[in-house]
Amino acid sequence: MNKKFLACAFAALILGACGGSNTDKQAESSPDAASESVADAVGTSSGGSLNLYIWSDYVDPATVEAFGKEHGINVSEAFYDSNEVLEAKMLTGKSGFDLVAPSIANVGRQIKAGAYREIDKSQIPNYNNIAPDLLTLMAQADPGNKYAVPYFWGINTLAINPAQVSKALGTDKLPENEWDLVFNPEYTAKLKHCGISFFDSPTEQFPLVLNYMGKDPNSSNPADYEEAAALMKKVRSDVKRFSSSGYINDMAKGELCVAIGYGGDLNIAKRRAEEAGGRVKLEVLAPKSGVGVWIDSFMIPKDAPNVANAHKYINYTLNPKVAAQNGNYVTYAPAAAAARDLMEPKYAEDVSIFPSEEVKANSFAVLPKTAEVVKLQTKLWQNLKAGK
Ligand code: N2P
Repeated sequence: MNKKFLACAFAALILGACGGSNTDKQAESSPDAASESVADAVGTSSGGSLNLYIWSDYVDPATVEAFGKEHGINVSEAFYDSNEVLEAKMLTGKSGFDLVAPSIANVGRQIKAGAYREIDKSQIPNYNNIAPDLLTLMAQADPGNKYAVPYFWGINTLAINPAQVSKALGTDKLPENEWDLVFNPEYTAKLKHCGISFFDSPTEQFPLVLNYMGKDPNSSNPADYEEAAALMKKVRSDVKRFSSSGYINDMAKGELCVAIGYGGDLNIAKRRAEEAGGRVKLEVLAPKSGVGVWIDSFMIPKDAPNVANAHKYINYTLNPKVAAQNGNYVTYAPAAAAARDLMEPKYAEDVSIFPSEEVKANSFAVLPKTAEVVKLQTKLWQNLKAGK
């Protein structure tokens, strides 16, 4: 893995740096894609079943239903909310699943362990709709783009309940660096009464802390992780919960006032609060001091029972119209480049879904870690949660 190249390619995706963005190229790669109808992309009915194992809140139920109906395929879904949980299952094997979606930080390790089968691109006519930058990036974790097909990319950030936060802080003014809200004891001591939530995932949480400390968010120096854990230890007793999905409903119900989470999930919390009548109002922040960026890809487990249907599903979700509809629901940036223009403008222009230049400038990719770092992170994380 060439880390420097990967970091640069990520910059190209999120910054338009390292030789410019590929926006024009993307549009050229599928000029008619945006006007193609959903039915065109679906093909004929085929039957059988498909066992999806996917992140919670990561697909519009209408997408799954329409796919199942149009293909006559019986789709079952199971959910995970962290890369750690998915990786444990994939490395054990015999999961019975046909399709999963790990993040770029985990893809390479799982391919090397022999957990997946190669993708047959000839069964995915919509493959050409994928933003070329994403494929370039993924090739660093998956040489030749053989196993992983990008689905969405997004950010790790934080959301607040502004009314509760200003009451707890005694001012409407947020700290200049909004990450102080969750990592600086001066703030956490005040906010603990209305509820702070951290990721329940060392993979996602450590890079945020390292970046906050001014260190390399993808450091391979064990001492940096010890320091990051020490920083979190100082605020540990102010943290109400560790969660990688439960914060959605807790935020929407007003039971948490600050949550670190996946950007789309935080937007879903905001929408749920609005749908519940608007008593709770939430704001998803995209701190200028930086956010974590990832790409998730569809992958087919080695022993998947329904390989052809897995390819059909991947193809279906890469239709720009389907991707846009799905993107509106999950509030992440679709891998199908043309989908952004088809999304509802309020989402297509939302900086927590498509970060602004200012935010991108200090943001970083959540990259693969060495086995040594993964082991250390896990140990430090367990101790932190246990209050040790
Ligand atoms: C959806 C979380 C998906 C993004 N709940 C994590 N990479």
